[in-house]
Amino acid sequence: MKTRRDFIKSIGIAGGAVAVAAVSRAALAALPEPVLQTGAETLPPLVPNSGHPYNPVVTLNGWTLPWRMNNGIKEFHLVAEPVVREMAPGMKAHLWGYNGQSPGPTIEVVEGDRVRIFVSNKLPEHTSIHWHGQRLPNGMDGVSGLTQPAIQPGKTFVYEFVARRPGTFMYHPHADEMTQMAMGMMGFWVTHPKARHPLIDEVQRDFCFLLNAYDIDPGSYTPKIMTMLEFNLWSWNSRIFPGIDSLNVRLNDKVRIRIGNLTMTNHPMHLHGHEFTVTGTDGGPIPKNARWPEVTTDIAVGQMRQIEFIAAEEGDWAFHCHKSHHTMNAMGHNLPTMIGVDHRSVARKITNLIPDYMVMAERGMADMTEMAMPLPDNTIPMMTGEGPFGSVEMGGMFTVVKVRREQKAGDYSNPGWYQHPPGMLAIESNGATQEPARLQAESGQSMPRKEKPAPEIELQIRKPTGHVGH
Ligand SMILES: [Cu+2]
Repeated sequence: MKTRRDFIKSIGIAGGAVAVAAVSRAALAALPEPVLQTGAETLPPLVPNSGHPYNPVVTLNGWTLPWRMNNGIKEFHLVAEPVVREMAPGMKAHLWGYNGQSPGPTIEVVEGDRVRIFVSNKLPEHTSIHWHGQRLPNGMDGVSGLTQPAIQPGKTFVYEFVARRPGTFMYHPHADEMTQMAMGMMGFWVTHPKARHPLIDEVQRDFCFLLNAYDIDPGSYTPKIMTMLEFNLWSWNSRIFPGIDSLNVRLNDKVRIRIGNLTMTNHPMHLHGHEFTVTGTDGGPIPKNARWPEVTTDIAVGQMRQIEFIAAEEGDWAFHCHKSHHTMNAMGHNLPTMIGVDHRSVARKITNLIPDYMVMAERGMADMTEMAMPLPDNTIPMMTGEGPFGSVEMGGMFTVVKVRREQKAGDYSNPGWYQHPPGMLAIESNGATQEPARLQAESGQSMPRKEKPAPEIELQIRKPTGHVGH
């Protein structure tokens, strides 16, 4: 297996004497050796050593695919294959992806680049790749059956086009999509502008990731591909909190985060402590007079958004999907809410019969973070993540943006937990508390009742079993 470092060394010497104008048999004969990456760590950016300089992106828990130049054409080689993805420490999934990982590596080019991508199929069924959002010849669009025959197992297809417009794109199969996207086949694509662009600001940090979701039963390894709604693992780049790396930036850096949604529902992405602007979509940069400040932006299915902000506030800032069920990890779904029910003696009896029996806590769900509860193999707790003050009680689509004065330019390493200045931290109050005065009147209503108010009624609400949706 060739490492990325080996490949980078070979860039420049691997280029060929093969003269090609369009896709040809000669091009196929000169297939670049595929580069593989099997770890789930965030690799440092791939700084270009030729051509127009740009500030490269960092793929969260991912990497950028090296290329080779061949007579002025950037050549990439993607290999579609089964992979093992560590979704978080303690949990592995058997997915499909590209070049050793799901998602596949990020492809990063410059506006105007002529790009040739070899796609080899090592899956047990046919596939194709669609280059989502790109301007390209129709025959390069990768819709199997419509614009090309499917790539059969063992075969390699070659796609070639000019990256005509700068922006944020992705790639994914357009063949048996339901299976192949449910199994994790997808990747990011970034095209940098070839010169200063009036609508694309220069930034110091440029991160990207895809939103994806899986339905993997606790204790098993392979996603259930028929699932349309009841996903139980909500991930970024096929990682779930606490397996998602933090986004580490320097105080006052301009930060861009590019996000694409390949799940089957929308995700309101929320950043703490800062306002951001949505500066672009998969359709391109947004005109400046059409932008407005946000702290949450919804990303619909199949959409991409790029957000930008000045990291002006030091600290460890939560960054997550605002759907609370998407910041949880795998759990059975048909569970009633048990708050207020004392089921300790029952639970003890059942645990004797079924060792993996889980009890929903009667005080709320926070007890679910305690590791004492027995879990099936290859399952991590529903809500977890140790922070400096205890459990973060999160899972799924959650991470932290770490803003630090001392972070060096271009340094993406984790600076550890934020050290709060004295007096700048919420603490327990020791003063005597007063009973709050409770309002008796019904003033403030536009139509107050004339008769005496009815006695207050308390409702016990519990979710019905077998509910659909989140
Ligand atoms: Cu979400």
